[in-house]
Amino acid sequence: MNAKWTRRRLLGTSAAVAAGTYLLDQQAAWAALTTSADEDGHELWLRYRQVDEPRLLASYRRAFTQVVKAGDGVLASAQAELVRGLSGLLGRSIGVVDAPTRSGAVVLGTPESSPIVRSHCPAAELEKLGPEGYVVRRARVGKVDVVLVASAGERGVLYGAFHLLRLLQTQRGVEKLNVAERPANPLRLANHWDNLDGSVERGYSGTSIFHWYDLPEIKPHYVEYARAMASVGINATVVNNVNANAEFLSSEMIEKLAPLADTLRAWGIKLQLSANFASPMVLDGLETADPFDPAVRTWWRDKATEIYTHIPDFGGFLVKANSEGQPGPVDYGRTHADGANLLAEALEPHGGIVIWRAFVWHGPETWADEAFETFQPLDGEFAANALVQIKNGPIDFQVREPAHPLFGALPRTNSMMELQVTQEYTGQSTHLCYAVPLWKEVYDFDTHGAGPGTTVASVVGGTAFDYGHSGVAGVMNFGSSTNWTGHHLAAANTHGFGRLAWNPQLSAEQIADEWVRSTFGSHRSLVTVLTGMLLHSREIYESYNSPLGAGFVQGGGDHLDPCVRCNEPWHQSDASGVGFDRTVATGTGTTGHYFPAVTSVFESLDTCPDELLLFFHHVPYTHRLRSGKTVIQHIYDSHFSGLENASRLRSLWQGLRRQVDPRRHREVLARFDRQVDHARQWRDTLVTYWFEKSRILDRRRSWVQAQFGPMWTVLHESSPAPMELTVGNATSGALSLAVAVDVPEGWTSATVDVDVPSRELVPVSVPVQPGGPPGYFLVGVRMGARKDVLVDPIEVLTTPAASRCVLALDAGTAASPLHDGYRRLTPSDAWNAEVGYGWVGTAPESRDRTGNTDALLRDFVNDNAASTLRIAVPAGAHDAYLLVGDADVRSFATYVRVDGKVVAESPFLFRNDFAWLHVPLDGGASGRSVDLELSSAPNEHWHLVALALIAQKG
Ligand code: GCV
Repeated sequence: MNAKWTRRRLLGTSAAVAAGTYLLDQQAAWAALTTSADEDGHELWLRYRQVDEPRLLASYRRAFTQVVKAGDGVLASAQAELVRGLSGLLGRSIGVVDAPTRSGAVVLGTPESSPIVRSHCPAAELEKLGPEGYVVRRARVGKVDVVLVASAGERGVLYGAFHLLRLLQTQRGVEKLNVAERPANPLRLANHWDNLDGSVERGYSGTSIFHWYDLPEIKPHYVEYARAMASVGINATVVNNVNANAEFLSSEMIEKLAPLADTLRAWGIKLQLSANFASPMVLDGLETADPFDPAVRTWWRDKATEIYTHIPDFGGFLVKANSEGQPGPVDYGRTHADGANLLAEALEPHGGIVIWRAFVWHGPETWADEAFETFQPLDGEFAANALVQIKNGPIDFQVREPAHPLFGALPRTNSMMELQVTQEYTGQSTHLCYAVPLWKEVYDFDTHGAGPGTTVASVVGGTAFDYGHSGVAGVMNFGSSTNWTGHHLAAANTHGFGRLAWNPQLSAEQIADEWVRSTFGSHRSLVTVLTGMLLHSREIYESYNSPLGAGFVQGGGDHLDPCVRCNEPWHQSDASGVGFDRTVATGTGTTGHYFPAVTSVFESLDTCPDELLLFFHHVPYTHRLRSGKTVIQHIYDSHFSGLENASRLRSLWQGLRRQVDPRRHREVLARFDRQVDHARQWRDTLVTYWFEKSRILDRRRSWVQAQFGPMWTVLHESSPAPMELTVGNATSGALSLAVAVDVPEGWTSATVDVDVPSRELVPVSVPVQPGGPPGYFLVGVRMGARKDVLVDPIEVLTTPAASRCVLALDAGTAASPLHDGYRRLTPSDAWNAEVGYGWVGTAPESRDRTGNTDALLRDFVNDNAASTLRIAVPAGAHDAYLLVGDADVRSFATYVRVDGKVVAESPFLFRNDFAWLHVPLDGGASGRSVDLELSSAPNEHWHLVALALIAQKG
């Protein structure tokens, strides 16, 4: 718990909003000036709006009057940013001069680039701060007072320029300028999990920002990206996914990437690539990728030389090997060190590094141990230009887990930390979950690796051990959305990652305050409220997601929705208790991977922190926490208060409507709406689950509950099946309940009466008849007029009965089974007016995913070239529904065009996920045929699983 942001204080911020609104009424004109213009968020925290406080503005205008020409490359970028930023913040154009002519001139440079820097900044002082460190201070040059932004290196000058601008953005006094900074982490790396097909693994804000197929063309937004990264000190970026496509190392790609590297270089950022370990085989047909094979060694050496010919400052490779199906040295009986050293040897002559990921696992039982047990014995065996990149915790970016035991345990192996900025397990682009407090906990964790005080920050900062390279990587959350991160507030994590990588000593509150002011302005109540919301958001998410370190309760492959039941191996809940015994005494022994002082804390129930209790221990539901509550009572309370607090976040944001521009306010509010709905789903799913397991009544509240079976299912209107559910009674007396499925409009549900004794669960089968338009529906349960019903809902896909369709087609292969009453559509069905449907022009392909037993869903027609399906539409208005998706593989957009216009488009779909596309079609007075052109993005496949044409009523 962040001491400064207690629940009470969060509640208190409601009052601040109210007060702020009142104040604002007094200052209506001022408010109009600052909040009326819609903003799209594209400028992130680099908005540079005019300082709104008149006295401050006047003092800044006196303090900064002109910028002295700095030089080329990174220096030119620094100069341009200062001109842009100062002009915006001061609300007047700032000119560039060859030499200072007025007091308030900003002189920026290195001792080599600027005679003024040379004569006014002692070289030794700058050397001490290193090529990325800087000073910002005043000096007298001849007859004028100047502001110096000076560094031993060009990057330092750029970072100094951003520092100066930050002071103004956050409305700091600049009378006594005396800044001296250097970064704590030498390597501050962005990791993009972007794929060649434009998708982003775990990306929640559109497709990749990198348009691979258009390279070497440089898009304007590449420069904007580089500025944003540089502004928070990022000095290298891996642009492609660690699940690496070998094509990224092809000669064609390397040439195309060179101009991108040039663009990044101007902002002090080195380009790096994720390398597929089997590249020699994939790209050049070698028979092996064995690191000890001479031909393989030659291949990598030649590849490195080729890369450096085009990209002279190439940073190096990032490798995910022998993990989640990726190839690696273990395939040849070699070690991870052997693999890393192969690439390190190739890069070494050019000054490059290889970053080797420690993320290896084979199942929930050993997941927390495998990285440690694989890598710790290899300490000292990695080359001097190799680093091991370790996720912050031993599992996988959960909302709460202990620091990874490898930190401090590799004294002779360069190590760095991997954090996840994209919120894979923390609500993605829907929930507010500000990760800076979480990351700070890890940086501050004392590993005891070199004695007490060996924090993770000191390990990855390179001061604890004699590392040649070290630092921190962040898996990025940028995508093609206009505002880069989908949720406007998710950009706080991007900013926070960089700021903390620069200086892990900064407090979460300082960083949040800085981001809020730069992104939304410095209105007092806005800053107080939004900073508080950010700082509290992780705990709120945790409380309805997975309190007490229970961990990994998300499922479905997309890691957003609760799947506590399918993840039982993770939290090991049973009738007697909950939690994963990872102790040395009775469990898997994970606690023993830490240094003794840490082991003893985690090993004992008396000392293990409550927030990690269930990560390390299996305890009875009645185990008492330090608060005096039992574990089960804490679980109940936490989920209920979590939902309340999510709603409170929403209300707080609502209260900021006069301090935030309408567009961003509206867009963020829509995200909060979804967060609150989803938090309710989390609460209900987890509370009902743990009541079912424990059968212990909540001491504060009571409820009745209903749980559906599988995660999602398909309901065919033609063969309605009863929906199976379990009804539970979490009250102290027996109940008679009238149970019905809470169905969408157009469906019907029977009501089934059931008697449920206190603390019992009873299976119930409720007949349901779907109807209305086909689609995906999250269905719940009603029990008469009761308000205390908690439901673990189910998502169902419906299909219309053939009997109410004018045309119902099951698309796929000629051999696969057919859905009830639907007609078969295969590639060989050419248009036939008598039949009423068929392909015009080139026929597409088809597939049958035999593993999926549902006759309708298992097969489809598809192609990467466009195909045209002609259908006969009878007279009158109709609705065509096209089902797209793939049971086995993810699918990108399928576009439907009519008369050359896109009339429907599917979203990105995970494997075994489907979507019905709706296209209204009018058959006119006497009917007509309509051509539906189906297409996809270049190199991708469109899909058609089924088509239903239904006459509109009336
Ligand atoms: C890039 C988790 C994620 C995967 C990711 C993997 C990794 O398993 O779900 O999407 O793959 O971590 O970090 O390699």
